[in-house]
Amino acid sequence: MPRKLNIAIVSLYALENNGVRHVASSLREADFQVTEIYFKDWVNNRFPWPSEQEVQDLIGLLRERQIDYIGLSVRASAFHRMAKYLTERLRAALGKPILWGGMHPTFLPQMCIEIADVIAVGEVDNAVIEFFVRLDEGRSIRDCPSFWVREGDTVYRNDIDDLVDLDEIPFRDFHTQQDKFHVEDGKVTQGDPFITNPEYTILASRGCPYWTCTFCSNTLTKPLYEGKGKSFRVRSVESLIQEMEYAMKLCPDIKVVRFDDEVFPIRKDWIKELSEKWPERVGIPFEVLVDPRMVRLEPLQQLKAAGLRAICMGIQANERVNQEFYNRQTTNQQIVDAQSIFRQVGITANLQIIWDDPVSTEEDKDQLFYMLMELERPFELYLFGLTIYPNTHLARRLLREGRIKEEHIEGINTHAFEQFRVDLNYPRPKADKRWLALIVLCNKPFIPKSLIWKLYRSERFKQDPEPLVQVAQAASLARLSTVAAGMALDGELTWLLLKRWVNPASMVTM
Ligand code: B12
Repeated sequence: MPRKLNIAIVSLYALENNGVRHVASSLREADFQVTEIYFKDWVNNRFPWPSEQEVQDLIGLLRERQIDYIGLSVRASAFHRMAKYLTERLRAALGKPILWGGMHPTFLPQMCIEIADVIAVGEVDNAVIEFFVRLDEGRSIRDCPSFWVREGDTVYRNDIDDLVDLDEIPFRDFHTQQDKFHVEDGKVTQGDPFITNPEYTILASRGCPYWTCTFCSNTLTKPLYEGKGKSFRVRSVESLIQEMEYAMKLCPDIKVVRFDDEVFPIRKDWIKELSEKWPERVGIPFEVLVDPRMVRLEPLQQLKAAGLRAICMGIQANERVNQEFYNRQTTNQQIVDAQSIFRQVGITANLQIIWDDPVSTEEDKDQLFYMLMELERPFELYLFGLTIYPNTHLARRLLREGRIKEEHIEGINTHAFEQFRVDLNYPRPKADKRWLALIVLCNKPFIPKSLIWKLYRSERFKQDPEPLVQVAQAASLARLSTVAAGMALDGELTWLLLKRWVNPASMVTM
Protein backbone atom coordinates (compact mmCIF):
# COMPACT_ATOMS: atom_id res chain seq x y z
CA MET A 1 0.00 0.00 0.00
CA PRO A 2 1.52 3.39 -0.90
CA ARG A 3 2.46 5.52 2.07
CA LYS A 4 0.65 8.79 2.61
CA LEU A 5 3.22 10.63 4.73
CA ASN A 6 5.68 12.94 3.07
CA ILE A 7 8.84 13.27 5.21
CA ALA A 8 11.80 15.67 5.16
CA ILE A 9 15.09 15.01 6.95
CA VAL A 10 17.27 18.09 7.33
CA SER A 11 21.02 18.00 7.88
CA LEU A 12 22.45 21.03 9.68
CA TYR A 13 25.76 22.29 8.35
CA ALA A 14 27.03 18.93 7.07
CA LEU A 15 26.86 17.77 3.47
CA GLU A 16 28.15 14.33 4.43
CA ASN A 17 25.90 13.57 7.46
CA ASN A 18 25.81 9.78 7.82
CA GLY A 19 22.84 9.96 10.19
CA VAL A 20 20.56 11.72 7.69
CA ARG A 21 21.65 9.42 4.89
CA HIS A 22 21.00 6.30 6.97
CA VAL A 23 17.58 7.46 8.20
CA ALA A 24 16.56 8.46 4.65
CA SER A 25 17.72 5.08 3.28
CA SER A 26 15.78 3.13 5.91
CA LEU A 27 12.61 5.11 5.23
CA ARG A 28 12.93 4.86 1.45
CA GLU A 29 13.30 1.09 1.79
CA ALA A 30 10.01 1.13 3.68
CA ASP A 31 8.43 2.96 0.71
CA PHE A 32 8.24 6.42 2.23
CA GLN A 33 8.60 9.55 0.17
CA VAL A 34 11.66 11.26 1.75
CA THR A 35 13.23 14.60 0.93
CA GLU A 36 16.82 15.07 2.17
CA ILE A 37 17.76 18.69 2.73
CA TYR A 38 21.36 19.73 3.32
CA PHE A 39 20.97 23.07 5.06
CA LYS A 40 24.34 24.85 4.80
CA ASP A 41 27.79 23.32 5.18
CA TRP A 42 30.34 23.61 8.00
CA VAL A 43 33.29 25.98 7.95
CA ASN A 44 36.29 25.43 10.16
CA ASN A 45 36.42 27.59 13.31
CA ARG A 46 33.41 29.66 12.27
CA PHE A 47 29.69 29.40 12.81
CA PRO A 48 27.80 31.58 10.35
CA TRP A 49 24.22 31.99 11.54
CA PRO A 50 21.70 31.28 8.72
CA SER A 51 20.62 34.35 6.77
CA GLU A 52 16.94 35.28 6.47
CA GLN A 53 17.10 34.28 2.81
CA GLU A 54 18.38 30.81 3.74
CA VAL A 55 15.60 30.34 6.30
CA GLN A 56 13.04 31.45 3.72
CA ASP A 57 14.51 29.07 1.14
CA LEU A 58 14.20 26.21 3.61
CA ILE A 59 10.61 27.10 4.45
CA GLY A 60 9.77 27.51 0.75
CA LEU A 61 11.27 24.13 -0.13
CA LEU A 62 9.39 22.31 2.66
CA ARG A 63 6.17 24.01 1.57
CA GLU A 64 6.70 23.26 -2.12
CA ARG A 65 7.43 19.58 -1.36
CA GLN A 66 4.25 19.44 0.77
CA ILE A 67 6.11 17.98 3.72
CA ASP A 68 3.98 16.56 6.55
CA TYR A 69 6.72 15.77 9.05
CA ILE A 70 10.08 17.54 9.49
CA GLY A 71 13.11 15.76 10.99
CA LEU A 72 16.16 17.78 12.03
CA SER A 73 19.48 16.03 12.52
CA VAL A 74 21.17 17.71 15.47
CA ARG A 75 24.53 16.01 15.50
CA ALA A 76 26.52 18.36 17.67
CA SER A 77 25.43 20.19 20.82
CA ALA A 78 26.92 23.41 19.49
CA PHE A 79 23.90 23.52 17.15
CA HIS A 80 21.45 23.68 20.04
CA ARG A 81 20.55 27.37 19.83
CA MET A 82 20.38 27.32 16.06
CA ALA A 83 18.26 24.14 15.93
CA LYS A 84 15.89 25.77 18.43
CA TYR A 85 15.70 28.91 16.28
CA LEU A 86 14.99 26.92 13.11
CA THR A 87 12.41 24.79 14.90
CA GLU A 88 10.54 27.89 16.03
CA ARG A 89 10.72 29.48 12.56
CA LEU A 90 9.54 26.31 10.77
CA ARG A 91 6.78 25.69 13.27
CA ALA A 92 5.50 29.26 12.95
CA ALA A 93 5.63 29.18 9.14
CA LEU A 94 4.41 25.65 8.44
CA GLY A 95 2.68 24.35 11.58
CA LYS A 96 4.06 20.84 11.02
CA PRO A 97 5.42 18.53 13.75
CA ILE A 98 9.17 18.67 14.24
CA LEU A 99 11.35 15.71 15.22
CA TRP A 100 14.97 15.97 16.38
CA GLY A 101 17.45 13.11 16.07
CA GLY A 102 21.22 12.75 16.37
CA MET A 103 23.83 12.75 19.12
CA HIS A 104 22.68 15.98 20.76
CA PRO A 105 19.15 14.77 21.69
CA THR A 106 20.78 11.46 22.64
CA PHE A 107 23.03 13.34 25.09
CA LEU A 108 20.37 15.72 26.38
CA PRO A 109 16.88 14.28 25.73
CA GLN A 110 15.24 16.20 28.56
CA MET A 111 16.42 19.55 27.27
CA CYS A 112 15.62 18.79 23.61
CA ILE A 113 12.08 17.47 24.13
CA GLU A 114 11.16 20.85 25.56
CA ILE A 115 11.75 22.30 22.08
CA ALA A 116 10.95 19.58 19.54
CA ASP A 117 7.61 17.76 19.38
CA VAL A 118 9.37 14.41 19.24
CA ILE A 119 12.96 13.29 19.70
CA ALA A 120 14.79 10.14 18.62
CA VAL A 121 17.30 8.82 21.17
CA GLY A 122 20.32 6.85 19.94
CA GLU A 123 20.58 5.05 16.64
CA VAL A 124 17.20 4.47 15.01
CA ASP A 125 17.82 2.81 11.65
CA ASN A 126 14.98 0.34 12.37
CA ALA A 127 12.99 2.24 14.99
CA VAL A 128 12.42 5.17 12.63
CA ILE A 129 10.52 2.89 10.27
CA GLU A 130 8.26 1.70 13.08
CA PHE A 131 7.69 5.31 14.11
CA PHE A 132 6.60 6.53 10.67
CA VAL A 133 4.62 3.39 9.82
CA ARG A 134 2.57 3.96 12.99
CA LEU A 135 1.99 7.60 12.04
CA ASP A 136 1.14 6.66 8.48
CA GLU A 137 -1.38 4.09 9.66
CA GLY A 138 -2.87 6.50 12.21
CA ARG A 139 -1.65 4.44 15.20
CA SER A 140 -0.28 5.88 18.44
CA ILE A 141 3.43 6.78 18.64
CA ARG A 142 3.33 7.34 22.41
CA ASP A 143 5.01 4.00 23.15
CA CYS A 144 7.29 3.79 20.12
CA PRO A 145 10.74 2.44 21.14
CA SER A 146 13.62 4.97 21.01
CA PHE A 147 11.29 7.97 20.72
CA TRP A 148 10.14 10.58 23.22
CA VAL A 149 6.86 12.22 22.34
CA ARG A 150 5.55 15.49 23.79
CA GLU A 151 1.84 16.22 23.84
CA GLY A 152 1.20 19.52 25.56
CA ASP A 153 2.93 19.25 28.93
CA THR A 154 3.02 15.47 28.91
CA VAL A 155 6.13 13.69 27.69
CA TYR A 156 6.01 9.99 26.77
CA ARG A 157 9.50 8.55 27.22
CA ASN A 158 10.40 5.18 25.75
CA ASP A 159 13.33 2.87 26.25
CA ILE A 160 15.60 2.49 23.26
CA ASP A 161 15.22 -0.21 20.65
CA ASP A 162 17.70 -3.07 20.21
CA LEU A 163 20.91 -2.15 18.41
CA VAL A 164 20.94 -2.88 14.71
CA ASP A 165 22.97 -5.45 12.82
CA LEU A 166 25.24 -3.31 10.64
CA ASP A 167 25.18 -5.84 7.81
CA GLU A 168 21.38 -5.76 7.67
CA ILE A 169 20.72 -2.04 7.31
CA PRO A 170 20.72 -0.42 3.84
CA PHE A 171 23.74 1.56 2.61
CA ARG A 172 23.54 5.35 2.66
CA ASP A 173 21.65 6.31 -0.47
CA PHE A 174 23.70 7.84 -3.29
CA HIS A 175 21.38 6.80 -6.13
CA THR A 176 18.50 9.19 -5.40
CA GLN A 177 19.07 12.62 -6.91
CA GLN A 178 15.70 14.31 -7.37
CA ASP A 179 14.78 14.14 -3.66
CA LYS A 180 17.94 15.82 -2.36
CA PHE A 181 18.56 19.55 -2.02
CA HIS A 182 21.34 21.81 -0.80
CA VAL A 183 20.24 25.15 0.65
CA GLU A 184 22.99 27.76 0.98
CA ASP A 185 23.86 31.38 0.09
CA GLY A 186 20.46 32.20 -1.38
CA LYS A 187 20.47 29.14 -3.65
CA VAL A 188 18.54 25.86 -3.58
CA THR A 189 20.39 23.23 -5.59
CA GLN A 190 18.77 19.92 -6.46
CA GLY A 191 20.85 16.73 -6.34
CA ASP A 192 23.26 15.10 -3.89
CA PRO A 193 25.77 17.77 -2.85
CA PHE A 194 28.40 15.24 -1.80
CA ILE A 195 28.39 12.86 -4.72
CA THR A 196 31.30 14.48 -6.54
CA ASN A 197 33.52 14.70 -3.47
CA PRO A 198 36.94 13.09 -4.07
CA GLU A 199 37.00 11.83 -0.49
CA TYR A 200 34.46 9.11 0.32
CA THR A 201 33.85 8.59 4.04
CA ILE A 202 32.74 5.26 5.40
CA LEU A 203 32.23 3.55 8.76
CA ALA A 204 33.38 -0.04 9.27
CA SER A 205 32.00 -0.09 12.81
CA ARG A 206 29.84 1.66 15.36
CA GLY A 207 30.89 2.24 18.94
CA CYS A 208 34.38 1.98 20.34
CA PRO A 209 36.33 -0.97 21.75
CA TYR A 210 37.71 1.19 24.59
CA TRP A 211 34.74 3.32 25.69
CA THR A 212 36.72 5.03 28.39
CA CYS A 213 37.83 8.49 27.21
CA THR A 214 35.96 10.86 29.49
CA PHE A 215 35.52 13.58 26.84
CA CYS A 216 33.83 11.29 24.34
CA SER A 217 30.21 10.51 23.46
CA ASN A 218 30.84 6.80 23.73
CA THR A 219 31.01 6.95 27.52
CA LEU A 220 27.36 8.03 27.33
CA THR A 221 26.10 5.64 24.69
CA LYS A 222 27.76 2.61 26.32
CA PRO A 223 25.42 2.62 29.38
CA LEU A 224 22.48 3.74 27.23
CA TYR A 225 22.87 0.69 24.99
CA GLU A 226 23.43 -1.77 27.87
CA GLY A 227 21.31 -4.88 27.36
CA LYS A 228 20.35 -3.84 23.82
CA GLY A 229 22.96 -5.89 22.00
CA LYS A 230 26.67 -5.59 21.41
CA SER A 231 27.50 -1.92 21.44
CA PHE A 232 30.83 -2.17 19.60
CA ARG A 233 29.94 -3.71 16.24
CA VAL A 234 32.10 -4.30 13.20
CA ARG A 235 30.64 -4.74 9.73
CA SER A 236 31.60 -7.77 7.71
CA VAL A 237 34.32 -7.16 5.14
CA GLU A 238 31.89 -8.28 2.43
CA SER A 239 29.36 -5.60 3.43
CA LEU A 240 32.07 -2.91 3.27
CA ILE A 241 33.34 -4.03 -0.10
CA GLN A 242 29.81 -4.22 -1.49
CA GLU A 243 29.16 -0.68 -0.28
CA MET A 244 32.31 0.48 -2.06
CA GLU A 245 31.25 -1.29 -5.26
CA TYR A 246 27.88 0.46 -4.99
CA ALA A 247 29.49 3.86 -4.25
CA MET A 248 32.08 3.62 -7.02
CA LYS A 249 29.33 3.26 -9.60
CA LEU A 250 27.56 6.40 -8.36
CA CYS A 251 30.27 8.71 -7.03
CA PRO A 252 32.47 9.26 -10.06
CA ASP A 253 35.34 11.19 -8.45
CA ILE A 254 36.42 9.07 -5.46
CA LYS A 255 40.18 9.35 -5.06
CA VAL A 256 40.53 8.37 -1.43
CA VAL A 257 38.40 6.59 1.16
CA ARG A 258 38.46 7.81 4.76
CA PHE A 259 37.37 5.38 7.44
CA ASP A 260 35.62 7.53 10.06
CA ASP A 261 35.46 4.88 12.78
CA GLU A 262 36.26 5.91 16.33
CA VAL A 263 39.16 3.46 15.92
CA PHE A 264 39.68 1.19 12.96
CA PRO A 265 38.80 -2.47 13.75
CA ILE A 266 41.92 -4.46 14.51
CA ARG A 267 40.76 -8.08 14.36
CA LYS A 268 43.42 -10.21 12.71
CA ASP A 269 41.15 -12.26 10.42
CA TRP A 270 39.09 -9.21 9.48
CA ILE A 271 42.18 -7.23 8.46
CA LYS A 272 43.52 -10.20 6.51
CA GLU A 273 40.26 -10.56 4.61
CA LEU A 274 40.02 -6.81 3.94
CA SER A 275 43.62 -6.70 2.75
CA GLU A 276 42.92 -9.52 0.31
CA LYS A 277 39.64 -8.17 -1.09
CA TRP A 278 40.21 -4.40 -1.14
CA PRO A 279 42.96 -4.14 -3.80
CA GLU A 280 41.11 -6.27 -6.31
CA ARG A 281 37.54 -5.10 -5.83
CA VAL A 282 38.06 -1.49 -4.71
CA GLY A 283 41.68 -0.50 -5.34
CA ILE A 284 41.36 3.03 -3.93
CA PRO A 285 43.85 4.37 -1.34
CA PHE A 286 42.41 4.67 2.14
CA GLU A 287 43.01 6.30 5.53
CA VAL A 288 42.25 5.04 9.03
CA LEU A 289 42.34 6.22 12.63
CA VAL A 290 44.05 4.11 15.31
CA ASP A 291 44.70 4.18 19.03
CA PRO A 292 48.28 3.90 20.37
CA ARG A 293 47.29 0.72 22.27
CA MET A 294 46.46 -1.19 19.09
CA VAL A 295 49.39 -0.37 16.83
CA ARG A 296 51.16 -3.54 15.57
CA LEU A 297 53.55 -3.97 12.69
CA GLU A 298 52.01 -6.93 10.84
CA PRO A 299 48.41 -5.73 10.36
CA LEU A 300 49.63 -2.30 9.31
CA GLN A 301 51.97 -3.88 6.77
CA GLN A 302 49.04 -5.88 5.39
CA LEU A 303 46.90 -2.76 5.18
CA LYS A 304 49.73 -0.77 3.56
CA ALA A 305 50.01 -3.42 0.86
CA ALA A 306 46.24 -3.14 0.36
CA GLY A 307 46.33 0.65 -0.15
CA LEU A 308 46.56 2.27 3.29
CA ARG A 309 48.09 5.69 2.66
CA ALA A 310 47.62 7.63 5.91
CA ILE A 311 46.99 6.94 9.58
CA CYS A 312 45.61 9.29 12.21
CA MET A 313 46.36 8.64 15.87
CA GLY A 314 45.17 10.57 18.90
CA ILE A 315 47.94 11.37 21.37
CA GLN A 316 45.60 13.80 23.17
CA ALA A 317 47.75 14.95 26.10
CA ASN A 318 50.61 14.15 28.41
CA GLU A 319 50.54 10.72 30.07
CA ARG A 320 49.33 12.04 33.44
CA VAL A 321 46.42 14.01 31.97
CA ASN A 322 45.53 11.15 29.64
CA GLN A 323 45.38 8.70 32.51
CA GLU A 324 44.04 10.84 35.34
CA PHE A 325 41.58 13.09 33.53
CA TYR A 326 40.78 11.46 30.21
CA ASN A 327 40.85 7.89 31.52
CA ARG A 328 42.96 6.90 28.53
CA GLN A 329 45.34 4.27 29.77
CA THR A 330 48.05 5.03 27.21
CA THR A 331 51.70 5.72 27.95
CA ASN A 332 54.18 8.04 26.28
CA GLN A 333 56.27 4.98 25.44
CA GLN A 334 53.35 3.43 23.52
CA ILE A 335 53.11 6.60 21.44
CA VAL A 336 56.85 6.67 20.71
CA ASP A 337 56.73 2.96 19.78
CA ALA A 338 53.67 3.44 17.57
CA GLN A 339 55.39 6.24 15.64
CA SER A 340 58.40 4.03 15.17
CA ILE A 341 56.13 1.31 13.72
CA PHE A 342 54.50 3.84 11.34
CA ARG A 343 58.03 4.72 10.16
CA GLN A 344 58.85 1.04 9.63
CA VAL A 345 55.66 0.57 7.62
CA GLY A 346 56.53 3.67 5.61
CA ILE A 347 53.44 5.73 6.35
CA THR A 348 53.41 9.33 7.55
CA ALA A 349 51.10 9.41 10.54
CA ASN A 350 48.90 12.31 11.45
CA LEU A 351 49.24 12.69 15.22
CA GLN A 352 46.57 14.62 17.06
CA ILE A 353 46.70 16.58 20.29
CA ILE A 354 44.01 18.16 22.43
CA TRP A 355 45.06 21.55 23.79
CA ASP A 356 43.33 24.17 25.97
CA ASP A 357 42.38 21.76 28.75
CA PRO A 358 41.97 23.32 32.19
CA VAL A 359 44.08 20.66 33.94
CA SER A 360 47.52 20.39 32.29
CA THR A 361 50.26 21.99 34.36
CA GLU A 362 53.45 23.58 32.99
CA GLU A 363 55.24 20.35 33.86
CA ASP A 364 52.68 18.29 31.90
CA LYS A 365 53.13 20.53 28.86
CA ASP A 366 56.90 20.28 29.22
CA GLN A 367 56.70 16.47 29.26
CA LEU A 368 54.40 16.44 26.25
CA PHE A 369 56.89 18.61 24.38
CA TYR A 370 59.77 16.28 25.28
CA MET A 371 57.78 13.30 24.04
CA LEU A 372 56.99 15.01 20.74
CA MET A 373 60.66 15.88 20.30
CA GLU A 374 61.51 12.23 20.84
CA LEU A 375 59.26 11.08 17.97
CA GLU A 376 60.99 10.05 14.78
CA ARG A 377 60.14 12.41 11.91
CA PRO A 378 58.27 12.70 9.57
CA PHE A 379 54.80 13.01 11.04
CA GLU A 380 51.92 15.43 10.70
CA LEU A 381 50.65 17.17 13.80
CA TYR A 382 47.11 18.45 14.26
CA LEU A 383 46.19 20.47 17.33
CA PHE A 384 42.59 20.55 18.52
CA GLY A 385 41.02 22.66 21.25
CA LEU A 386 39.28 20.69 24.02
CA THR A 387 35.52 20.83 23.48
CA ILE A 388 33.52 19.85 26.55
CA TYR A 389 30.38 17.93 25.59
CA PRO A 390 27.38 17.96 27.93
CA ASN A 391 26.85 15.11 30.36
CA THR A 392 30.21 13.51 29.66
CA HIS A 393 32.27 12.29 32.62
CA LEU A 394 34.76 15.05 31.90
CA ALA A 395 32.11 17.79 31.93
CA ARG A 396 30.71 16.53 35.21
CA ARG A 397 34.09 16.24 36.87
CA LEU A 398 35.36 19.65 35.73
CA LEU A 399 32.13 21.23 36.96
CA ARG A 400 32.34 19.42 40.28
CA GLU A 401 35.93 20.53 40.79
CA GLY A 402 35.02 24.11 39.92
CA ARG A 403 37.42 24.18 36.94
CA ILE A 404 34.71 25.17 34.46
CA LYS A 405 31.27 26.79 34.53
CA GLU A 406 28.07 25.61 32.80
CA GLU A 407 28.67 28.12 30.01
CA HIS A 408 31.88 26.33 29.01
CA ILE A 409 29.91 23.24 28.02
CA GLU A 410 28.69 22.78 24.43
CA GLY A 411 25.08 23.70 23.98
CA ILE A 412 25.52 27.01 25.72
CA ASN A 413 29.06 27.18 24.35
CA THR A 414 29.89 26.75 20.65
CA HIS A 415 33.54 25.93 21.11
CA ALA A 416 33.47 23.29 18.35
CA PHE A 417 32.91 26.15 15.92
CA GLU A 418 35.39 28.57 17.38
CA GLN A 419 38.55 26.69 18.18
CA PHE A 420 38.04 23.16 16.90
CA ARG A 421 41.48 23.22 15.28
CA VAL A 422 43.97 25.41 17.12
CA ASP A 423 44.69 28.80 15.62
CA LEU A 424 47.74 30.56 17.06
CA ASN A 425 46.05 33.96 17.03
CA TYR A 426 43.28 32.84 19.40
CA PRO A 427 43.56 34.65 22.76
CA ARG A 428 45.56 32.46 25.16
CA PRO A 429 47.96 32.92 28.10
CA LYS A 430 51.52 33.85 27.06
CA ALA A 431 52.93 30.56 28.30
CA ASP A 432 50.50 28.56 26.14
CA LYS A 433 51.35 30.58 23.05
CA ARG A 434 55.01 29.67 23.57
CA TRP A 435 54.20 25.97 24.02
CA LEU A 436 51.98 25.87 20.96
CA ALA A 437 54.57 27.64 18.81
CA LEU A 438 57.25 25.17 19.92
CA ILE A 439 54.97 22.20 19.31
CA VAL A 440 54.09 23.42 15.81
CA LEU A 441 57.83 23.47 15.01
CA CYS A 442 58.44 19.92 16.34
CA ASN A 443 57.50 18.07 13.17
CA LYS A 444 58.69 20.51 10.51
CA PRO A 445 61.37 18.66 8.58
CA PHE A 446 63.04 21.90 7.48
CA ILE A 447 63.66 23.01 11.09
CA PRO A 448 66.53 21.14 12.77
CA LYS A 449 65.73 19.78 16.21
CA SER A 450 68.89 21.45 17.56
CA LEU A 451 67.36 24.83 16.65
CA ILE A 452 64.06 23.95 18.35
CA TRP A 453 65.93 23.06 21.54
CA LYS A 454 67.67 26.46 21.40
CA LEU A 455 64.31 28.21 21.00
CA TYR A 456 62.94 26.11 23.86
CA ARG A 457 65.78 27.18 26.17
CA SER A 458 65.62 30.85 25.28
CA GLU A 459 64.40 32.96 28.20
CA ARG A 460 63.38 35.70 25.77
CA PHE A 461 60.40 33.78 24.39
CA LYS A 462 59.15 33.02 27.87
CA GLN A 463 58.79 36.78 28.36
CA ASP A 464 57.49 37.50 24.86
CA PRO A 465 56.47 34.50 22.72
CA GLU A 466 55.20 36.65 19.80
CA PRO A 467 58.33 36.38 17.58
CA LEU A 468 58.25 32.59 18.11
CA VAL A 469 54.55 32.52 17.24
CA GLN A 470 55.37 34.36 13.99
CA VAL A 471 57.99 31.73 13.11
CA ALA A 472 55.47 28.95 13.85
CA GLN A 473 52.82 30.68 11.71
CA ALA A 474 55.27 30.90 8.81
CA ALA A 475 56.22 27.21 9.24
CA SER A 476 52.54 26.27 9.39
CA LEU A 477 51.78 28.27 6.24
CA ALA A 478 54.68 26.63 4.42
CA ARG A 479 53.38 23.19 5.40
CA LEU A 480 49.82 24.12 4.45
CA SER A 481 50.96 25.29 1.01
CA THR A 482 52.88 22.06 0.41
CA VAL A 483 49.87 19.94 1.41
CA ALA A 484 47.52 22.04 -0.74
CA ALA A 485 49.87 21.82 -3.74
CA GLY A 486 50.10 18.02 -3.34
CA MET A 487 46.33 17.74 -3.15
CA ALA A 488 45.86 19.96 -6.19
CA LEU A 489 48.22 17.73 -8.18
CA ASP A 490 46.29 14.64 -7.06
CA GLY A 491 42.92 16.22 -7.95
CA GLU A 492 41.82 16.26 -4.30
CA LEU A 493 41.71 20.04 -3.80
CA THR A 494 38.10 21.07 -4.38
CA TRP A 495 36.12 24.29 -3.96
CA LEU A 496 34.24 22.58 -1.17
CA LEU A 497 37.48 21.91 0.70
CA LEU A 498 38.69 25.47 0.19
CA LYS A 499 35.34 26.84 1.36
CA ARG A 500 35.53 24.73 4.50
CA TRP A 501 39.15 25.39 5.39
CA VAL A 502 40.22 28.78 4.06
CA ASN A 503 39.17 31.13 6.79
CA PRO A 504 41.36 34.27 6.78
CA ALA A 505 40.21 35.11 10.31
CA SER A 506 41.49 31.81 11.67
CA MET A 507 44.51 30.10 10.16
CA VAL A 508 44.82 26.65 11.65
CA THR A 509 48.14 25.11 12.59
CA MET A 510 49.48 22.30 10.41
C1 B12 B 1 32.17 10.48 11.77
C2 B12 B 1 31.89 11.69 12.63
C3 B12 B 1 32.03 12.94 12.04
C4 B12 B 1 32.30 13.12 10.56
C5 B12 B 1 30.98 12.89 9.82
C6 B12 B 1 31.22 12.16 8.53
C7 B12 B 1 29.92 11.80 7.88
N1 B12 B 1 30.05 11.26 6.71
O1 B12 B 1 28.84 12.00 8.41
C8 B12 B 1 32.78 14.60 10.50
C9 B12 B 1 34.30 14.62 10.57
C10 B12 B 1 32.35 15.41 9.28
C11 B12 B 1 32.22 15.14 11.80
C12 B12 B 1 32.07 16.47 12.02
C13 B12 B 1 31.67 16.98 13.23
N2 B12 B 1 31.49 16.32 14.38
CO1 B12 B 1 31.48 14.42 14.48
N3 B12 B 1 31.37 12.59 14.75
C14 B12 B 1 31.52 11.55 13.98
C15 B12 B 1 31.30 10.22 14.75
C16 B12 B 1 32.67 9.61 15.06
C17 B12 B 1 30.40 9.21 14.07
C18 B12 B 1 29.12 9.81 13.52
C19 B12 B 1 28.43 8.85 12.61
O2 B12 B 1 28.49 8.96 11.41
N4 B12 B 1 27.78 7.83 13.20
C20 B12 B 1 26.99 6.87 12.45
C21 B12 B 1 25.60 7.48 12.18
C22 B12 B 1 24.73 6.54 11.40
O3 B12 B 1 25.04 7.72 13.45
P1 B12 B 1 24.41 9.12 13.86
O4 B12 B 1 25.03 10.23 13.11
O5 B12 B 1 24.40 9.22 15.33
O6 B12 B 1 22.91 8.97 13.31
C23 B12 B 1 21.99 8.05 13.89
C24 B12 B 1 21.19 8.63 15.05
O7 B12 B 1 21.83 9.66 15.75
C25 B12 B 1 19.91 9.04 14.43
N5 B12 B 1 19.79 10.32 13.74
C26 B12 B 1 20.71 11.17 13.28
N6 B12 B 1 20.13 12.22 12.69
C27 B12 B 1 18.81 12.03 12.75
C28 B12 B 1 17.74 12.80 12.31
C29 B12 B 1 16.44 12.36 12.52
C30 B12 B 1 15.32 13.18 12.04
C31 B12 B 1 16.21 11.12 13.18
C32 B12 B 1 14.85 10.62 13.42
C33 B12 B 1 17.29 10.35 13.63
C34 B12 B 1 18.57 10.82 13.41
O8 B12 B 1 19.73 8.03 13.47
C35 B12 B 1 20.97 7.75 12.83
C36 B12 B 1 20.95 6.32 12.36
O9 B12 B 1 20.91 5.42 13.42
C37 B12 B 1 30.57 10.76 16.03
C38 B12 B 1 30.72 9.92 17.28
C39 B12 B 1 29.55 8.98 17.41
N7 B12 B 1 29.85 7.85 17.93
O10 B12 B 1 28.43 9.27 17.03
C40 B12 B 1 31.12 12.17 16.15
C41 B12 B 1 30.31 13.28 16.83
C42 B12 B 1 28.86 13.15 16.42
N8 B12 B 1 30.85 14.52 16.26
C43 B12 B 1 30.89 15.47 17.09
C44 B12 B 1 31.24 16.81 16.75
C45 B12 B 1 31.34 17.82 17.86
C46 B12 B 1 31.46 17.18 15.43
C47 B12 B 1 31.79 18.59 14.91
C48 B12 B 1 31.01 19.74 15.54
C49 B12 B 1 33.27 18.85 15.04
C50 B12 B 1 33.73 20.09 14.33
N9 B12 B 1 33.91 21.17 15.03
O11 B12 B 1 33.95 20.09 13.15
C51 B12 B 1 31.46 18.44 13.42
C52 B12 B 1 30.00 18.80 13.14
C53 B12 B 1 29.73 18.75 11.69
C54 B12 B 1 28.28 18.95 11.47
N10 B12 B 1 27.98 20.08 10.93
O12 B12 B 1 27.45 18.13 11.81
C55 B12 B 1 30.51 15.02 18.49
C56 B12 B 1 29.18 15.62 18.96
C57 B12 B 1 29.19 15.79 20.44
C58 B12 B 1 28.29 16.89 20.89
N11 B12 B 1 27.45 16.61 21.87
O13 B12 B 1 28.37 17.98 20.40
C59 B12 B 1 30.51 13.47 18.39
C60 B12 B 1 29.46 12.77 19.22
C61 B12 B 1 31.93 12.95 18.78
C62 B12 B 1 32.39 13.27 20.18
N12 B12 B 1 33.34 14.11 20.28
O14 B12 B 1 31.97 12.74 21.16
N13 B12 B 1 31.93 14.16 12.66
